[in-house]
Amino acid sequence: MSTQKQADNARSRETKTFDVVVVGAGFAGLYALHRLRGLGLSVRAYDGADGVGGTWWWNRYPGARVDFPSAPFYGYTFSKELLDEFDWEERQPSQPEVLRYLNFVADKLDLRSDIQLSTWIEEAWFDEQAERWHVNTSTGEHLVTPFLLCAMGSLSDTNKPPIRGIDDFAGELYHTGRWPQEDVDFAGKRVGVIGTGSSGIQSIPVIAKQCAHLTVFQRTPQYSIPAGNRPVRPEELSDARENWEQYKANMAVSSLGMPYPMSERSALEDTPEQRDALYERLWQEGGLHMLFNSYFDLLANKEANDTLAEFVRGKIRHIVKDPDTAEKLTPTYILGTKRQVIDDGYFETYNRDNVALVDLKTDPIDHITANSIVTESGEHPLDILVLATGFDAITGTLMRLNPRGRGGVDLEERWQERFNSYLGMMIPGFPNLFMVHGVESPSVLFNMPLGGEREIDWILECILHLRAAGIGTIEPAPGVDKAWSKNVDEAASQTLFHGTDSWYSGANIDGKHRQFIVHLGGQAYFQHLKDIAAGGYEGFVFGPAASEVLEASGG
Ligand code: NA7
Repeated sequence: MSTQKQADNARSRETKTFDVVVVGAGFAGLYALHRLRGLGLSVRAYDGADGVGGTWWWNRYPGARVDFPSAPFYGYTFSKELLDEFDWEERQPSQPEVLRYLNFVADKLDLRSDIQLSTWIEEAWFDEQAERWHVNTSTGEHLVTPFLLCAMGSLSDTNKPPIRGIDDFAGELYHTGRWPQEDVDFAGKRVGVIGTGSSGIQSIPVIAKQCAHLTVFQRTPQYSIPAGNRPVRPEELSDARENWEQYKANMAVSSLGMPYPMSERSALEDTPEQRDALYERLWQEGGLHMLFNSYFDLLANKEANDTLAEFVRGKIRHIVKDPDTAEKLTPTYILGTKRQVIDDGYFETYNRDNVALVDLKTDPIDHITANSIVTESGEHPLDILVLATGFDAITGTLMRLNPRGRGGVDLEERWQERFNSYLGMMIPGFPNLFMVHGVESPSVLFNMPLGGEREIDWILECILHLRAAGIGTIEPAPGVDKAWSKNVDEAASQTLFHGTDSWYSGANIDGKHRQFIVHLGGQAYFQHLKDIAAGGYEGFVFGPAASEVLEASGG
């Protein structure tokens, strides 16, 4: 819709004005709301879901759990009270547990009165003269605000694969990222799951135990590691509470925002026997320590990486009894360069009589009918089809909103050639629009609740700075986005991530730019953010306050 049409549409709506509009009521949105209110700003958060929780509201598929980090460190760090008053139950908290935590936070901080649920942001455009964002909601409101804070999550825009006939499927069709609120009854059903990323691998063992027959359609096998999930021990919680300052200090220096010191040892410094002994211990213990805390160079040095990759391949061959199935499940890409997955009995599931694996690399899907998936080798009858096919990650949600910035240019046009940002926080031509976990920020490769807090702290400081200095707008200066993308590329090129097709590089979505969109700088990134603010926001341009603009133009 053009900016003019949007403005006409807005006139027929009830208008509300705020100092800041927050989009999203997940981890980041709740924190932003809390902090902004604390500064005395008028603010309202909007979310399309019927409850708070964001990603954790939608991703309620069977087996959904936190992968990284383990409880109680997957949570807010800004409030000791929140840590003290919430008793995490499981080491890798389940989706219901995380949702319970976020509801506890919303109540504890009394946030609900400023959150509007079941409300989608449908349009957003920037009025250059008034220096205001205009926002139309699905509930018929028209919001006007100088600052738009987009906290919509990195993994929200679901990927429905463009498979011929998918809309003809007449059975039950679910996407893991939009799982229904009510329980899905798998009993006695023939179920198909497409996708073996984190969502597929978490849900497959649970579904297999409930259904009559499960067929897994796998495009890329994964190096999944046991989650080692178990109840959180009371002494672990009390240790975290008593030594909270130390854990926070650890998080402040860890490149991934983790509460534990990272290993400083190279995998190549140890003998094969020493390595295998360490890997075996960590495999038994479970969790992502195996990749992130064993040796420092697993994601930087292929030879080091091969040692762990071969160890995991050996485990798969050992666990899966049928050699042909084991072979199909054995990955060959560079371990860790797709999102690392942890599981609860994933490979063991293929030893069940009611589970079959279809390797789409050798037996691709031809089309989907009303009651089956037809691959090259034959037909697989299904009552339920689960799409565990991931997301248009990181860029998809904002792109779907497609805001219009300066000159009426929309985001689709702005990002026609590549996804560009400055610091992963702002987009050229989109003044006063801030992203949390945005494109070219560390987002999914850093402790996300912690990274969100840090980014929001930066945004708040920036807004306060603008208000104190009587500045109307802030936006990236011409050209800084290119230098920033170079910086993102350079950080990635020091790792092994570049060699693999993944959603970090847009490879999972047909037609998406092939560009590495996650900043791998970790702590250095957050230090850089701080330095930019301390140095007077180098790389940004400021615009005068709207009143001055209007005076100068005789308005
Ligand atoms: P992912 O990690 O993107 O996994 C999606 C899976 O679906 C993956 O195995 C894909 O294969 C597969 N896929 C995607 N499109 C197709 C088509 N067209 N045909 C067959 N298979 C397909 O998403 P998840 O939801 O599992 O995980 C996302 C994050 O959410 C995760 O990291 C957690 O942090 C939570 P591919 O590997 O692309 O060959």
